[in-house]
Amino acid sequence: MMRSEKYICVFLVILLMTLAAQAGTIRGTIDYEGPIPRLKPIKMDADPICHAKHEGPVASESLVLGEGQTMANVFVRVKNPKKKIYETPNEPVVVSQKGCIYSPHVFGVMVDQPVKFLNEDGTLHNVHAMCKTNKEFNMAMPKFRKVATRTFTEAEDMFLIKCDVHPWMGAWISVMTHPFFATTGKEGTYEIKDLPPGEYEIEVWHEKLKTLARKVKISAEDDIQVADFTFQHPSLKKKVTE
Ligand SMILES: [Cu+2]
Repeated sequence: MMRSEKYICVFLVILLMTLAAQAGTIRGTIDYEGPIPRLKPIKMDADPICHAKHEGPVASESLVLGEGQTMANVFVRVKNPKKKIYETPNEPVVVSQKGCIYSPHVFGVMVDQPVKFLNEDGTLHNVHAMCKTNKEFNMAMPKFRKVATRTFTEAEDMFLIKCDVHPWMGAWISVMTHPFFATTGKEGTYEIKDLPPGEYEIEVWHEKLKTLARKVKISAEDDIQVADFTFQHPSLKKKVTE
């Protein structure tokens, strides 16, 4: 290697280390406050194949709480990242249809990133994407069609994917132009990494309780900011505003 090439290599390494050091992180926990509604279990009797895949009642997906009323299935995103073109990952988001339930139930995908739908049930499903900006599609997945891949070419806020054969099946999807998003599991936590310094608006979305937002500032040098959110039962909100 020539001397000048060595200098260039050293310079690039230092530059990369500097860029990495300036990436901040926003993390937090989402929880729920208020009375927990008694949600009816999902009835799968209409399809004996689905029904047979579960031993007991199948819990509703519309409010899934962990210990301490932490919330699952909350989509967290940065609303105003720096405007630039972010690389689309090649690896697909995998969505399984197993036990006649979509998993994950809520997720984000980047524009043009593949979404791989798996049919693990040995029964007929169809993937009906109720998008508006993207082209709506309705794709049959008979029991022998175990994998089908689709992409979404336009950014689009949350829309529903449903199965017309099994009306209880639903998944929520957001098509993103950047990678700064996450979905909570039952422990209610999220983490969004690699954010350059700046002021960000963090929005959290839940299918029933809608959205909350707040501003978070990332300063330079490995800043870690915590942004927790609490969704309230609508009855509590009324008390506050009255
Ligand atoms: Cu189905």
